[in-house]
Amino acid sequence: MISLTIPRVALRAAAPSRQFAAAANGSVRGVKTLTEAVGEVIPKKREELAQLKSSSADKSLGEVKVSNLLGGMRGLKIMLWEGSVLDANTGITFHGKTIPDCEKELPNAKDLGLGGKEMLPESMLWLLLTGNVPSNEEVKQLSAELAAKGKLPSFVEKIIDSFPKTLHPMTQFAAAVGALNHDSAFAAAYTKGIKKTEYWQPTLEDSIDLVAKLPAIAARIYYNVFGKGDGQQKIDTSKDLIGNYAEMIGYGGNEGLTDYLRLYIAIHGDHEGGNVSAHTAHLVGSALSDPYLSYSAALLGLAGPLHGLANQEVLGWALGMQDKVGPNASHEQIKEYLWDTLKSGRVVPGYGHAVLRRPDPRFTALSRFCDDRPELQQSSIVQLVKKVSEVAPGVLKEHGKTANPFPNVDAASGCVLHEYGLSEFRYYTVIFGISRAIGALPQLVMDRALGLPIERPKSMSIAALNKHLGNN
Ligand code: FAM
Repeated sequence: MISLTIPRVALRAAAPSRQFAAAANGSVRGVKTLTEAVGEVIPKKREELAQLKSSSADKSLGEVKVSNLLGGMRGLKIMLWEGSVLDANTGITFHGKTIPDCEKELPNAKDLGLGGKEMLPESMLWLLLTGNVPSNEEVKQLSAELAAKGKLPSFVEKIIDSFPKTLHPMTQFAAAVGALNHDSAFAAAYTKGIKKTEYWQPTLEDSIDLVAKLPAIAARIYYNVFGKGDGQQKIDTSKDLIGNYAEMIGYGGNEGLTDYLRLYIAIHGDHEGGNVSAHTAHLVGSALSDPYLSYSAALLGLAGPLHGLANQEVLGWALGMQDKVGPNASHEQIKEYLWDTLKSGRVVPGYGHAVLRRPDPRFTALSRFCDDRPELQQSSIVQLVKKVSEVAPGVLKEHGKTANPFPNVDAASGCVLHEYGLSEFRYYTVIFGISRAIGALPQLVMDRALGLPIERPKSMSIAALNKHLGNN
């Protein structure tokens, strides 16, 4: 029989304290807040973990080979991650739900009468944090809570304003997010000596606050670097997170772009735990750094060209092709351009993946969006994305290096933004950065709720490896 080792007091402590629950803004009578919903699921998660520890702690999850150590830890199962699982062939599922399931089940812009019809990132955040689909009322209330918490302290605005326009927007983003730690509820509670079983509460409070403020930070950066939007924090509590964001960057009247941003931000949120940004948030958070510090570090990882920066790279690459061969590239011309890229020793951006071995379902979702919108069907850049996706897999297979020759999400994401007029591609990864918080922060809350320890894997030198293996 399995014995539960979690003390009762720890299970009880999962219910949010009265003071904390009351802190959730704008709660409507009878409609659950996200904080209450998270408090309800934590006791079960703690029980599941306790059972796993007591029944299976010594079981093996596979062997560690030298190739794993030398190959970026590919394939090693070394991290707990609750929100999503990535299957090499079928792609991402969020608490077991595929992207099409989420498109069907999660409250969307139409359900909330917002204009547009795509799922809301707020709905995805709720699903990732609780494992449950929220009601329309719950999402509406969450949107209002995020709007109420969305304004930046003036010192953060000033920090952003002081950056040179030439500083990459992602560096500005990470710095501004890190600075928000000035007001971290977790850091303050830790200093006062909060109990370990209660860590998750101020972690969640900070996480909701951070998700709420990311659009205003991103909009301020857009204004400062590109002079678009008016730099004002126009946050309306009757709008959703992305409705407010679109308004702040000067695209409030553009329903197509606003709806695209909802879909983009919902589906880029989580891609299990091993990717650089998610893993970084988890690793830094394991030192009990607060959510602002942890997510700031994650953004710096997202800024790398092999990860989040790829969406900016794809657009530059596709526009380069258009410049070279004109707007209506033939399959033959695309093939030639692909080979030129590969022969010059560069990667084809938007193709390949460390885990996926089939086309990325996120690419499929963005392609579906393009097919649904008449204004995108005629776009030469959107048509080019489609044609490249027909030609590139064959070329990459023939090239013979890439384990996955199919498009990933970035193959389409930036080109659609460009078509809608958001053409500053140095900014694109910032939008990805608004999104990734929706996946990385829920796990940080769960890390604290489950009391996971500081991460500390073992490293080895070449000499130590040779000695261990008996090589001379
Ligand atoms: N074009 C050309 N060569 C590629 C390639 C591509 N798109 N994808 C992989 N390769 C090469 C890779 O560079 C490696 O070559 P070397 O042996 O000379 O080092 C070889 O194929 C084997 O790599 P792999 O096992 O297929 O891929 P990895 O797991 O090492 O890397 C990626 C995965 C995503 C970094 C890689 O496919 C890549 O560089 N893709 C282009 C950049 C990109 O689109 N990144 C976005 C990924 C994404 F979904 C995200 O994070 N947003």
